Amino acid sequence: MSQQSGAPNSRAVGATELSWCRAVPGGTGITVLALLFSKPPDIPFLQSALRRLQSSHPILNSKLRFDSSSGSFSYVTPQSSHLQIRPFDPQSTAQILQSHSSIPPLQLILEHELNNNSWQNPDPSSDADLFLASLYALEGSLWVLALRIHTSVCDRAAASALMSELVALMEEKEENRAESVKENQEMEVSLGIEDCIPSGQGSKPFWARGVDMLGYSLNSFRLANLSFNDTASPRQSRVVRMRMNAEDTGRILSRCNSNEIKLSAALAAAGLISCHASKRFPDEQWEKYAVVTLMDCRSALDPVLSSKHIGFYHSAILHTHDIKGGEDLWELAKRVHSSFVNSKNKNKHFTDMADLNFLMCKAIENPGLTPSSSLRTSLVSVFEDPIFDPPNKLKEALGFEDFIGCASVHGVGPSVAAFDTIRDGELDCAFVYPFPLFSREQMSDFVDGIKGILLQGIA
Ligand SMILES: *[C@@H]1O[C@H](CO)[C@@H](O)[C@H](O)[C@H]1NC(C)=O
Ligand SMILES: *[C@@H]1O[C@H](CO)[C@@H](O)[C@H](O)[C@H]1NC(C)=O
Ligand SMILES: CC(=O)N[C@H]1CO[C@H](CO)[C@@H](O)[C@@H]1O
Repeated sequence: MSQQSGAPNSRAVGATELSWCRAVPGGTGITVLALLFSKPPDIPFLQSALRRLQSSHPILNSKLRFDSSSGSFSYVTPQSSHLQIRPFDPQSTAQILQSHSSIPPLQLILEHELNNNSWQNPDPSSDADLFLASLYALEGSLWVLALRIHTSVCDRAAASALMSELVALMEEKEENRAESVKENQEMEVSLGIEDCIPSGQGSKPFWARGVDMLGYSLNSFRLANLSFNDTASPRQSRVVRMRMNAEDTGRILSRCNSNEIKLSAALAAAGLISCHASKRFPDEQWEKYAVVTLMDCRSALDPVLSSKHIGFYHSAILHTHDIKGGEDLWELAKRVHSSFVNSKNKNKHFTDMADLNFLMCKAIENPGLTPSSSLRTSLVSVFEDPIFDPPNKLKEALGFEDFIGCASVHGVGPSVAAFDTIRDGELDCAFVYPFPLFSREQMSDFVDGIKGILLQGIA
């Protein structure tokens, strides 16, 4: 693609990106990174750091263009970044939050941002920014920097890479280092995931496609779910945070190792057990639940992309499990792990990508295809591998206290999505769920259940 100087580049969105462009207006796929500071942040510095990140990752500097005649979307990428951090003073923050609840401020801001949907009504007359930044001043000398990004350009791996680069820039400034941090750079907006599937791995015989589609869509009527609280009211995303100390986390990880499974399988298994138990059946009762495991495909693509390459390069594998109650955590986790691995060995993350995108869009167009029009497609979604956050060296110097990263799910999606990180050896997991389809009390109980089951599993 030749480029005239100064003229923005553009490319049409790929198929997976398009399904996110369709999902985001309904409320699924708003990625938020929220950082808590206890010292006043240097706004001009942060703003130039964010602009620098946009320059080194042009997809984050892109705008989303909607063509209403064809219903298509494209990324239009200007040459330079004009990102502005929007500041909120303590009065306006207090007005926004209007909450005297026991929820910590970082989490309240995170929830507020997950529910501010700038992409709700795609507007053909103006291109939409895909990366927004706000700084909220709170009572009691606290500040929250919130980065809000359209998920089609930033999956979880990308959000984590972005976070590390921002922290590296803050460290560089703090240490007054002359040489600059080597950022991972993309020269231009790269291709969507479909265009990077190694040849031969994405094809699927026509008949198999039909059979699998039928399987997926019939299944979704039979799938059990966490009992709904309110199916009628408009939805938003809310978060329950689960944290575990380093000792317990270490024991869980070593049990995962000795069982040759990943943490994601243990989390999903604990979710299945906790959900089934929440129904309090008098006797054994079989129920079929769906789990979605999201895998980062970067290392399997052609060309291979670095784990820090910004964009959306995850694929989903949907698997179902029959639960009757009384399952052993590790036995179930092994079942969950092996059904995921079997699908992965059959390349289902590539062959079924189009089918799952298609079904997601079908559900968005016809919510009635899902139980009580809930738009739930699985009980729980997990990421194959957790994120390992680097140690935070900026607490003393910058008052950088804490952060949470996750994405909204109140449009089409799972009943609960787990965003897990291991930070200083401690498991820190944000569970995002649609409210009031599920109430906060219900979800806190459900997550307490998950934690209890994991702790029992290492007792
Ligand atoms: C939501 O975000 C937009 C920017 O996209 C901002 O203009 C608006 O003030 C925000 N709304 C609230 C209620 O924070
Ligand atoms: C919905 O949630 C509220 C608050 O937890 C609870 O009082 C109420 O009983 C729930 N309703 C249903 C139908 O589950
Ligand atoms: C298949 C199934 O069990 N669906 C249930 C999901 O939850 C709603 C409300 O709790 C039930 O009405 C559905 O039957």
